[in-house]
Amino acid sequence: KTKAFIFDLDGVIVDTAKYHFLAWQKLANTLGINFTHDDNEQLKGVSRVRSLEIILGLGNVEATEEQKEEWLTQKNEDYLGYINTMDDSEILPGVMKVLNFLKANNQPIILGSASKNARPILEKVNILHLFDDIVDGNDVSNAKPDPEVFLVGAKKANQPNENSIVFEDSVAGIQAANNAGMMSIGIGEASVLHEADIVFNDFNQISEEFLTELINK
Ligand code: G16
Ligand code: MG
Repeated sequence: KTKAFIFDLDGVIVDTAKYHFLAWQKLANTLGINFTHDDNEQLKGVSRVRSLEIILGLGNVEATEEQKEEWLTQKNEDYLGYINTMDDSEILPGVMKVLNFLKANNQPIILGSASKNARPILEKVNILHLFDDIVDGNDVSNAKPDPEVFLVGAKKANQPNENSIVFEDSVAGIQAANNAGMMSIGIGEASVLHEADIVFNDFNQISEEFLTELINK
């Protein structure tokens, strides 16, 4: 049988959250805003524009649209500087095993990410070729928890939503998968991702038997 397997990028395939954090923190510093690791949690799965609004909100900073554009460009340039240093050693534990198993079983593998930098990141870590389709921040206008990114992904795989399985590390992403009527698999802490259908600490916890069951369901 065939299902659609849809993967989030940041926090699921690679840990780019640490680079987003460094780049946002640099911007926050120049604006005199205190921005901590805890604050960064709120930005996971959230669009770039919305992330800036959250940070400005933390410091009660108001700015013109023009000024915001400038800050967004600056942040992204700094972020790309970090991305440029990435290689396949940054792929998260167990990811390759799962991707290769799904490929060997002829299952569609789709990326469903809020990031506009998804393609260059997949290229840097050498796995762009494993994806049948990419749906990213350049393709959709509604941010997670809106289901748009995953709905487009399932359509690209020619699979109905109920035959689609989403791997997500963020609360907003799990909600997006649930809103799409798809199976949601949380990667991370069960206490945080309690809205997911099932949660694993990482991909090493996902067995081939489990994946086979999903394929044949
Ligand atoms: C990711 C991150 C977010 C980031 C967003 C946009 O989403 O989790 O923190 O703000 O992409 O990224 P960019 O600035 O590269 O367009 P996901 O959906 O891959 O987890
Ligand atoms: Mg994510």
